[in-house]
Amino acid sequence: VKLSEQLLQDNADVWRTWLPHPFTQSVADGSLPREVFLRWLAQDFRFVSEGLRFLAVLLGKAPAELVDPLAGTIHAWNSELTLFRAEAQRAGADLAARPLFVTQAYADFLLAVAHREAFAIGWAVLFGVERSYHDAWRWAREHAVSDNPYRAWIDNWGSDGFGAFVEGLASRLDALAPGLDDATRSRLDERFAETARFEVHFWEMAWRGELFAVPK
Ligand code: MP5
Repeated sequence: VKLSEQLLQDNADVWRTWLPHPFTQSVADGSLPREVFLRWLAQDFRFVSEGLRFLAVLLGKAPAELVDPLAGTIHAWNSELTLFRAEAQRAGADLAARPLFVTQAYADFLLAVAHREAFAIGWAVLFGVERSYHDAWRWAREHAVSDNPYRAWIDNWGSDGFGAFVEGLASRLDALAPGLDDATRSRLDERFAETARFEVHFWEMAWRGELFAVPK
């Protein structure tokens, strides 16, 4: 079994908890409350902005053949921020909103992985981040009502083009697999599983808001 497929199999139970999530379901049927959409927009803007630092650290550690795909990914994430800014202006979202706990934790997790782990582990986490979002938004695409108000977002991550990009990440991960020693492989499995769990937490936070607040 290819490494990318093994990771998905090992985490299938986590995937099932958010595929679909109430967030994605209400994106698809158009019933997403405005307040929830605005929260997601601001938090995901933050996630992608901070994610650029994760990619930049990975780029510094990348084997020669992965410099070009990583530079392309940095460009794509940076361009995506333009989409967030345009939508925020239209919808009146505050992109300077403070990161909620999960957003902060997820962004810090990515940076820690990039700095502290072997390159292949960072690449596996990148695959997990992108594959999760593709699966979530592709579900929305497959179930979307016509005239869906979130079409631009559904197409951004749910399109076949994005799917091909994610497949590219998977095949490059599979090419790195034979070079991994047992200890690195087991760290990789752990970090990938954490990524899958962060995705659940991110959807929950987007849907419900801050998951814990200190009682006044
Ligand atoms: C992505 C994202 C995909 N935007 N947000 C979360 C919580 N997970 C994954 O990353 P990108 O940079 O938008 O392709």
